[in-house]
Amino acid sequence: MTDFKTTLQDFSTRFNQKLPALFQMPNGREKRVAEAMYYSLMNGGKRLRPFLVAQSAGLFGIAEERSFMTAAALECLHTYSLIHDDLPAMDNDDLRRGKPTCHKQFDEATAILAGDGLLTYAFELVSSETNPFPAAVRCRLVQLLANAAGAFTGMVAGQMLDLDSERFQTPSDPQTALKQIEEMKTGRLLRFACESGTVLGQASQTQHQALVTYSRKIGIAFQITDDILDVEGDPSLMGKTLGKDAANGKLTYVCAFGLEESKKAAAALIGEAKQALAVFGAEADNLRALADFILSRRS
Ligand code: GRG
Repeated sequence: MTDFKTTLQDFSTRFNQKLPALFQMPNGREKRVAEAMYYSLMNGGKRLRPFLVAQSAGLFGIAEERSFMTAAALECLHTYSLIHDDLPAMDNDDLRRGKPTCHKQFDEATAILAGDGLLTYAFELVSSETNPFPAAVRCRLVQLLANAAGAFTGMVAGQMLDLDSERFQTPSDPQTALKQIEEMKTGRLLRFACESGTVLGQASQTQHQALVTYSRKIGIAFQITDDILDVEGDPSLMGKTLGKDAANGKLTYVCAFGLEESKKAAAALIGEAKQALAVFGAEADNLRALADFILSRRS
């Protein structure tokens, strides 16, 4: 295992050990939805977003335990988006992270509720008094998270454009349309991960801007590599059905520009993301390594 993979794996082990304490299961029959939430949350994600929160906050001396609630909130919200994305009305997937998707393991109505439950729980966690920051900081996090996830310039807006691209004809300027989809659908949560670190750590304007630029670049690169993996990834490593983008006529970077151009574009973005971190020293090395990992990832 490369050093970075070990670092990420170690982080994810620590993170996963802390999650069960956040789930006090009800005793009644309503517990089915909490079980579905927990099933999807504990279902083997890479924990890239929580790692980004911890690393960004860590740049400003915030210990991992102190950024945990923010990181957990973001992972809950991310998991909601995956559950809803897998539903028959959206991407209609049977497998996620190599295991049955939430609606396959439970049922469609329970999966919709599990997504709703994780989305709302994210805001409970981030605003909770057990999140060890002043109320004004927690309030700012709530606002940023809602904006990143939302329907105006956030993830929901990006998902709308993505669905739209499947249903309607290719736009006249696919590059601009794609950038907009990628920045919103995938990029906004990654941006929140980094920006929340600057809020927790009271970063300067320059440091904040550097991390925003970094997160925007890796966000687009992350989506492009996801599109590349949809074409040439290994289904057993990816743990989901591949080749669906082309089959569904989805607008992706690979469909519009081909594999080689897509790889070049992703590599250029990762170079720019690392350049943006020039204001930081060795303390940002894990963020630099994460950027490289996005290019080389196989799952
Ligand atoms: C349903 C509102 C709503 C939004 C869905 C996240 C999303 C928007 C769609 C998922 C489609 C997709 C595969 C996008 C590519 C980028 C992405 C979010 C990949 C999954 O993230 P990883 O690889 O997942 O970090 P793990 O499983 O490691 O957590």
